[in-house]
Amino acid sequence: CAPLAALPTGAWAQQKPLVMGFSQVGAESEWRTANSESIKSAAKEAGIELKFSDAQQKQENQIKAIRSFIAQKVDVIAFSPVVESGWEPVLREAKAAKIPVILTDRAVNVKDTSLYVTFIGSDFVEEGRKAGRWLVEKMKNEKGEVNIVELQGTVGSAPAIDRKKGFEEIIKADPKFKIIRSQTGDFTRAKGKEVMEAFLKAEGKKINVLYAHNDDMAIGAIQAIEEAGLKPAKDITIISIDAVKGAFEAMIAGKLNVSVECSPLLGPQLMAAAKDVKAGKPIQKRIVTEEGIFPMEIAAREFPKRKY
Ligand code: GZL
Repeated sequence: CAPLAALPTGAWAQQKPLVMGFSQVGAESEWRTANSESIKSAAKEAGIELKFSDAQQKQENQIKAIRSFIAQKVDVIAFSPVVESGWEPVLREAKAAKIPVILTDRAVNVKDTSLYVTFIGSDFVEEGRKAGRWLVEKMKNEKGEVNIVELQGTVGSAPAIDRKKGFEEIIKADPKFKIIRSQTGDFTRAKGKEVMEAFLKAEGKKINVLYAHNDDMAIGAIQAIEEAGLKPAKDITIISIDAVKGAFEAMIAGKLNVSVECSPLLGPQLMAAAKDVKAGKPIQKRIVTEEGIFPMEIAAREFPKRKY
């Protein structure tokens, strides 16, 4: 074996940087842009070599990216699954290749939870409950029916499924709350506007409330509401989720009533988890991000403090 003097020691023998393959959902919303920024800057900060791929909201692109990371023998794979189902085959391939997988932002629906090491992200059901509780409180003196239209997120995605579930769990306590229309706007402004235009054409002034699963769809819907000659946040109460900059701007302009926070700033937690996994340290199966709720009344005061 080599003489002791030849063995790598001291600062010059740098650890080979950890290599992470990350498959991102896409670039569909302000939230997603902030999330990608957080991941890229946290990787740089952590000295982790990041191979980043944008799936343009298509599951087949994420599966392709994960297969490519396996072929490149990365140290760890992380991704935000665009939808909950259909992941077992590729996750089994990662497991067979002995590459740990970390879920961020959205969860997967798998029987064998050993297929991923940990899931770092928000509790979307609780976000839906927060939206429901805010509406129940706001409408507590309302005697008549409260007709709600709902812009759902991407069909089959964890946030869309769970935000609907949490909201309905709360409003079902009072029969005055009725969801009269519910359709996906795929988390984008453009689709949110298009679907809200259809809701307004079908239901018009019967609509009392819009519940949007993210701020981007709410902002698109606000444009449709104004083009229909109605006042957003006054003629139609608007509740949304994410609390991105655009939501604060809409609340300050008096066009959005409330936004439930869903933090995209998952990068630092992800990089710390990746390092722990590689070091063989024990790690929690579920890491939940703490979040608040921002009604328009406090938006101007809170806006300067916002980090995304
Ligand atoms: C939530 C995230 C959702 C955001 C949307 O964690 O997956 O996807 O709420 C984004 O803005 O498109």
